[in-house]
Amino acid sequence: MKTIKYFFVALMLSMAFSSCSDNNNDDSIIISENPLEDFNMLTSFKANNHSVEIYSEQQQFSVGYNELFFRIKDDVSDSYITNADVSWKPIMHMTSMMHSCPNSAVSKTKDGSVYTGYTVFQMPGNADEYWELTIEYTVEGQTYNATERIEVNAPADGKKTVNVFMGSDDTRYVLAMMPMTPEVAVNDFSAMLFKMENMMSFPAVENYKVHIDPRMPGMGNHSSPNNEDLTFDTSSNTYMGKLSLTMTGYWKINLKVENETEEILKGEDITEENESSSLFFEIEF
Ligand SMILES: [Cu+2]
Repeated sequence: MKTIKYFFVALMLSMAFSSCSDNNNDDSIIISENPLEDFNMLTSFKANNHSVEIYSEQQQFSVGYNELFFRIKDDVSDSYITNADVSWKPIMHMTSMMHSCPNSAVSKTKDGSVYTGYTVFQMPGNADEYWELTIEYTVEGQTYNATERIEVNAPADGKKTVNVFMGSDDTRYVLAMMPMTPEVAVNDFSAMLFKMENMMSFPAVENYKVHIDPRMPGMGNHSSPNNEDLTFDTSSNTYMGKLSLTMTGYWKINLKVENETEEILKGEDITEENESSSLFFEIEF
C-alpha cells in the first residue's frame, strides 16, 4: 500500500503544480492519467462492455500472498467506473473438485477508480487444473459479473511462502508469509493465518501465535539472535514479529503454530536430531 499512497501524493502534487502554473493552455491538463502505471498489468479481460484490468507490484499471479489492484473501464464511454460496489471470488477448478482460497473483501482506494484486495493462492494451476477469478460489481443499481481464467504460478524463485496444513485439532489451516525485502538486520516479519472452514470459506484466525526459528541449513544450521515470535495484531489482522538475518544467503524459517490454549497445532522444535520443522518459510537474498 505504501507505494500506491506515495504515488497518489505525487499525483496530487503534480496536479497542484500544474494548476497554479502560468501556462493557460488547458489542453495540457491530463485528465486520465493511469494511477496504476507503476504497477504491472497481470491481465485484462472484457465482459458486459467493460474491461477489467488487474494490476500488481508482482510480475504474475503467484502462489502465496498477492496484493492486487484493479480498474473497470466502460468501453462505450472509454472511462473508468468509479465507486462501484465490488466483490470477488477466486475459484480453483481441479479435476475432482473446486475450492477457493483465503481472500480479503475488495476495498476502494483514494482514487475512486481503483479497487484493491488480496488473495492467498495456496497452489498453482497446471495443464488440467486452473484458477478462475469472478468479479461482481454494482454500478447505478445494476450488478454485473465478469469471470476470467487466470494463470497462477509457483513463485519464480521456488521459495516456500505459504503452508497448507492439518493441525492437531483436525482443522486445516493456510499460513502465508507477507511480502518483505530481507536485509542483514532485525527485519519486521509478518504472516497471515486462516482456517479452512470448508472448500469456499477461509476466515482469518485471531489470537494464535507463530513461533519462528530461522536457520541456515548450509552453515551448520545456525540460528540468529533477537528474533521475536509472531503475535496477532488486531489493526492489521496479521501476525507480526521480528526476523533476525545475520548474513545473506538461504534461510529456512522453521515455524510452530500455537493456539489460544498454548497447544502446538503444527511444527516441531529444532534439535540436534531434528534439523527442520514440518512447517517453514524460505528466504534467499
Ligand atoms: Cu487446488
